[in-house]
Amino acid sequence: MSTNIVRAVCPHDCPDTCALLVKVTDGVATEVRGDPEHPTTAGVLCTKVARYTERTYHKDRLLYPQKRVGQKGEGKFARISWEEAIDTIASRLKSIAAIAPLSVLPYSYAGTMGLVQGDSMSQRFFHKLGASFLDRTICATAGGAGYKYTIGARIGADMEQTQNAQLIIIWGGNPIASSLHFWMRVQEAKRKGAKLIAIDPYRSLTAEKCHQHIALLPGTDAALALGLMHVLIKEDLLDHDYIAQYTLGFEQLKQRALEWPPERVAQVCGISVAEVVELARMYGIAAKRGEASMIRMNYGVQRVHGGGMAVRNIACLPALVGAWRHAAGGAQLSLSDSFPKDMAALQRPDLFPAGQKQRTINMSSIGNDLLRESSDEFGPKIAALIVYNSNPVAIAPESSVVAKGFAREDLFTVVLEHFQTDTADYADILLPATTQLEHLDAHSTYGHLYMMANNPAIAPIGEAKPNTEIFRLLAEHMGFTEACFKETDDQIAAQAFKKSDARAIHFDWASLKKTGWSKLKVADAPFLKGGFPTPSGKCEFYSQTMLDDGLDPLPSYIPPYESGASNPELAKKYPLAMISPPARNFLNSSFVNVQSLRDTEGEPHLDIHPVDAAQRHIVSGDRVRIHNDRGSFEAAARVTDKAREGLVVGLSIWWKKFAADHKNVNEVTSQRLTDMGGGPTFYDTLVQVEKA
Ligand SMILES: Nc1nc2c(c(=O)[nH]1)N[C@H]1C(S)=C(S)[C@@H](COP(=O)(O)OP(=O)(O)OC[C@H]3O[C@@H](n4cnc5c(=O)[nH]c(N)nc54)[C@H](O)[C@@H]3O)O[C@H]1N2
Ligand SMILES: Nc1nc2c(c(=O)[nH]1)N[C@H]1C(S)=C(S)[C@@H](COP(=O)(O)OP(=O)(O)OC[C@H]3O[C@@H](n4cnc5c(=O)[nH]c(N)nc54)[C@H](O)[C@@H]3O)O[C@H]1N2
Ligand code: SF4
Ligand SMILES: [Mo]
Repeated sequence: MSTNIVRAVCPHDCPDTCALLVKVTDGVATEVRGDPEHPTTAGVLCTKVARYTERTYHKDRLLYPQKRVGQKGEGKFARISWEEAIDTIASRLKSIAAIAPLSVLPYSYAGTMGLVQGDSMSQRFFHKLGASFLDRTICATAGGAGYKYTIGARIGADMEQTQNAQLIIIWGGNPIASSLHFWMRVQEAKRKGAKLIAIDPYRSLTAEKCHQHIALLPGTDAALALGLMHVLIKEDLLDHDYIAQYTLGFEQLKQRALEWPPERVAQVCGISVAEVVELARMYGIAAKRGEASMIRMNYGVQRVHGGGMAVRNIACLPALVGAWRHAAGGAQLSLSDSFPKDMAALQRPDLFPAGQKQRTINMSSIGNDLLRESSDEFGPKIAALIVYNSNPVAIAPESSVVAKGFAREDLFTVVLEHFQTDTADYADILLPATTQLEHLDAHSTYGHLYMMANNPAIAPIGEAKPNTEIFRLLAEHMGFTEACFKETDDQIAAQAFKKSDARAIHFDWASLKKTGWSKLKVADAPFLKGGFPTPSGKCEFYSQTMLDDGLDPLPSYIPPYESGASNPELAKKYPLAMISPPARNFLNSSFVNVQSLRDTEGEPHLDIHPVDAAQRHIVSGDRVRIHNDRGSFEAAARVTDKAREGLVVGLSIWWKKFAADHKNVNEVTSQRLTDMGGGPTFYDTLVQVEKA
């Protein structure tokens, strides 16, 4: 019997990007543990990945290529050989591309966050083909845009400093479920006396454990931030030296903030005046006392019409009180721009045919775009769709339209997957992909500052192949002869980070594979020495770039598309605001098919406040129908004051095929986009609820 330990990395779309130790006995992975030596992982894994072998060796893993034999969406397939699969795909793509290369669309997201399996060979392939580009907006682009206008890049407080903060504001996030390792450090800060505040319409697992919970109406965070600015300015709880040295546009900001007295804010946000004033005082006074305050901004604030502006407004707060002076202070949204990734080497945009027209399709409105005919404005109708690392039929908004698009008889669809997901059911050709335990990868992260290496621990299950290998084979069959299409995964991974960049000067792929992780060389308090990476080098309260982009150059409030205040007519029909944040035991739609995790979640639920439930004669356990003009789905009601009055919460993202009605929450969400960054507005949704 031979046993060895392989260094790996959790590939999932989670800021923690844990370092894994995989125990392999006679070629079989028997245990996946968190690396105790890796500082942020600290030997701990979440419930999902602690069971990783259950997912890897799942009886439903796709083991060989298949072709569709039933109706689209029916999910009936027959086994074929790899040769037939690759031949079929290459010949279809050749004939489609001969007419209009832009009618080919790749659709992918962060099923794996690996730089190699995520997007290297695949992007090279689609660039060479001259296919449409995909704007990858489904998660973080709204907030990313708002943060960048203000701070300059997605850089912020190092999560390894969290335990040293004295005030931690968790704004639109539920880290107990979605960023466990950050939460572990928050707990340590709490033991040392830190005060924790959650800002969230829902009493999430995290909000429940904070000292204070401010339950504002969804989509009103930008107004709350303006109210905090108002009080900080009125009560002079400011760091004037910091403002003078490090910020741009304070006088204009002041005029704007003065339009937002706490009374106005309280009304917009559906909270008390005291909540606004006391939070501002707590924040300002902490800074005056020399304490570090950290705002962990998350994704909850971004999934509404004004999501980008909300992040921008919140990002202004640390500069007003000088919180960035502390290594444990300031804010964190995402740290992804901390990494000097060499995307040009990985993805080779230079391969795109010179002089050919380009087109970008927004993944958040894929439903509408799949149903669009050719036109001068749109370009050619989408004729081929290659899906990998994503499950759009379950996760994209306005699902019935997405499904209608996928059901088009004249659409050629290829899906690369581990499992037969809701999306896989629509494939013409379904290909088995390897999991993280079976392939090699290099990783950056968005929640900490380590470059990471994933070594394959076991041989591929069945006939599964890595994404890279599938696109390598396709490239060969298409007759693409560039040397980059022959590169091995190892050669690709070695190009992941720019060695010429001071932050990664020590990067050496061969050693990283041995050690598993290596921290970037970056300053502790990110903007204290070099200023901010904005055009002015300052934190921009006033942004000329925003003005140039047609936006309000100052922090402002953009109301939700769908709310009682912004659309009273719609609210008469559909009076309840619905949000659908992640369930703890799922990762987006991944893991829903892992029995033990699904059993823990039970069935799709809808949390509804006792007052709203009573009006509808609903009691806990009732099956309810949630609906609006876009569609409907069913869930089991849980009557609870965790949801504030007027709000319903459906923890997500269920596979449709595991729900009794074969539908999920995205039946009712809309394809409308955010104010900036082209993001989705999942949490900007009015519904009505009734007994099913
Ligand atoms: N277990 C688990 N972990 C995950 C994921 C998962 O699916 N499951 N998904 C991963 C991914 S892709 C992402 S993007 C991150 C997301 O990570 P987080 O941003 O932490 O997201 P959530 O856990 O959805 O927490 C969002 C919180 O925002 C609240 N919220 C909703 N609308 C609003 C609003 O308008 N204002 C405010 N202030 N709060 C609001 C919700 O009630 C919810 O509690 O998590 C990652 N980690
Ligand atoms: N209603 C509602 N909808 C939402 C959200 C919400 O909060 N509410 N959250 C949104 C957010 S934040 C996000 S990020 C998106 C996430 O949406 P997606 O990125 O689509 O995430 P998953 O649903 O986890 O699907 C990833 C798929 O990739 C597959 N996969 C993993 N690794 C590999 C690999 O190496 N190769 C191949 N070929 N496949 C692989 C997995 O098996 C899985 O089926 O969903 C969004 N949708
Ligand atoms: S999902 Fe997140 S917390 Fe869980 S193992 Fe992966 S990186 Fe760690
Ligand atoms: Mo996400």
